[in-house]
Amino acid sequence: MYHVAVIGATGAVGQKMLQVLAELDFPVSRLSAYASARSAGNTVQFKGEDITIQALTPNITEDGIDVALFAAGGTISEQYAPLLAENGTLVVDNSSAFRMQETIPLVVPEVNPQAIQATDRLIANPNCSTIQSVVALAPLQSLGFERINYTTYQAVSGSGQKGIEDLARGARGEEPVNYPHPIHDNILPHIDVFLENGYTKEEQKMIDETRKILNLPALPVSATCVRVPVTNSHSVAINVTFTQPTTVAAIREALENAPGVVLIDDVANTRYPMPLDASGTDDVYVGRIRQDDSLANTFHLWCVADNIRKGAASNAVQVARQAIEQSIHS
Ligand code: 2RA
Repeated sequence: MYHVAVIGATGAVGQKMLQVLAELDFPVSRLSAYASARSAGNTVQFKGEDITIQALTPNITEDGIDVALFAAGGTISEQYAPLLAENGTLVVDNSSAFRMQETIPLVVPEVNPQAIQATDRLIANPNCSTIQSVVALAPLQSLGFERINYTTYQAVSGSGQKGIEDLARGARGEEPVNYPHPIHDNILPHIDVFLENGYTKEEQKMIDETRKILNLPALPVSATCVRVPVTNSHSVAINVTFTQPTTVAAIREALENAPGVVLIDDVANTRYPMPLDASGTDDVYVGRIRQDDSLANTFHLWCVADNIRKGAASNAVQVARQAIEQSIHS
C-alpha cells in the first residue's frame, strides 16, 4: 500500500485523479491532497472521506510520499516534481514540462509500457488528444506508419473549469472570458498559443509526442486542433498512411482485440463513437474506419475518449500502477 499525493487536487484533473484512484482500487494507504495556499484548509473527497488540502511547499519532501500525481500546471511541476523524484517518490506529471525531455519516459500503458525503467522516478503523462490517438494507432503499428494526419474536435473541459464556464456564458448570451471568441455556437481552430511555424502548441504537442511514444522520431505527422462547443470528451479524425497494403477488415480485427479500444463501427445502424459514449469511461472508442480513396494505403479512423479520464487522470493512475508493477517485477 502506498502514500499517494495529488498535487493540484482542486482542479478538474486533480479532482478526477482522486475519483479514479478510488474507482481503479489503487493501493492507497494514505491520501494527501496539495494545492495553492489559497485552497489550503479546504477539503476534497476521497472514498467518501474529507481530506484537508495542504499548501504546497518545498517541505513536501518530508511528508513520506510514495506516489505523487501532478496536475497543477507546468510551473509547479518544474519546481516540485524533480524535487520529489530525487527524494525517491514516484512522480507522474500531467503537465507538458518534461514530456519531450529525452531521459524522461512519456507513457501510455497500452502503447509503450516498456519505456518505463524500474529506476525511473519521474514519468510524463502525454497530452490528452495524443493519448487517445496513439491508443487507436498502436494496434496498427505492424502495418508500418508512413504518415499520420490528425484533425481534433476538443471539448471545453480540456481548458478546465474556465472552459466549461465560457460555454455556459455563451449559452446565456454573455461574452467569453477564457477564450478569445465565443465558444457557444462556434468553433475555434486555436488551442494553446501560436508558434512561429504557424502551428499551435497543442498541434505541435500532438506531432512531437506521437513520434516519441511510437518511437518513430522521423515519422511525418501533422495536426489541426480545434475547440468545439462540447462539454467533455475529445474526438480526433485520424488519417493514416501505411507502408504496406491492408484492408478495413484487417484494421477492424486489430482494433477489436486491442487493449483499451472499443470498436463502434456499424454505420448501417448509425453507430459510431460520440463524446456522449465516451464521457465517464476510460476506453478509447474507434469507428468510421474506411479507405481514403485519394491516396494509396491510406485510411480514415474516428476516435473519441474522455479527455479528463483517459486523456489525463486515468492514464496517470494507470502509469503509476504500471511503474509500480515494473519495479516490483524487476
Ligand atoms: C486541451 N490539451 O484540450 C488540452 C488539455 N490538456 O486544451
